Amino acid sequence: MKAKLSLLIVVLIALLVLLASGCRQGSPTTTVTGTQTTITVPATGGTSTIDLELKDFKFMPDTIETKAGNIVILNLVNRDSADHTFTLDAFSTDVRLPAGMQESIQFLADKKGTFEFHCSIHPSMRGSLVVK
Ligand SMILES: [Cu+2]
Repeated sequence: MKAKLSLLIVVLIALLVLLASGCRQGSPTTTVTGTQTTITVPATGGTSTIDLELKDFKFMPDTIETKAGNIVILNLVNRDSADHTFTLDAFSTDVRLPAGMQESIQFLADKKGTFEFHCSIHPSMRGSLVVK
C-alpha cells in the first residue's frame, strides 16, 4: 500500500514537471509575437506630400510623418552620383533611383506605427516613417 502511494506521488510530480515546462515553453512565443502591433485603418482621403532627398548616402530627413488613412506622396530626389533605392517593406514599396534622378511615388498609410525604410544597396542608409 505504501509502495503504491509513493509510486502515485512520483507519477503526480512527473506530470506537474511536464506541465510546468510546457507552460514555460509556450509563454515566450506569446511575448515575441506581441511586440509589433499594427492597427489597420480606412483611407480618409487626406494626402501628405513629403520631399525626401537621398544625399551623401543618407535620407534627408531620416524621419517622416503622416496621419493614418492618408495617401503619402513621396517626392524622392537622388542627389548622389550613386544609385539608391527607397525600400519600405511594410508598404510593399521598393523604388530604384539611378544617380541624379528623381521620382514621385505614392502609397496609402493604412496602418499605424513606426516603419523602417532603407536603401537596399547601402544598408547603412536608414530612416523611419511614423504613421500616427
Ligand atoms: Cu543607397
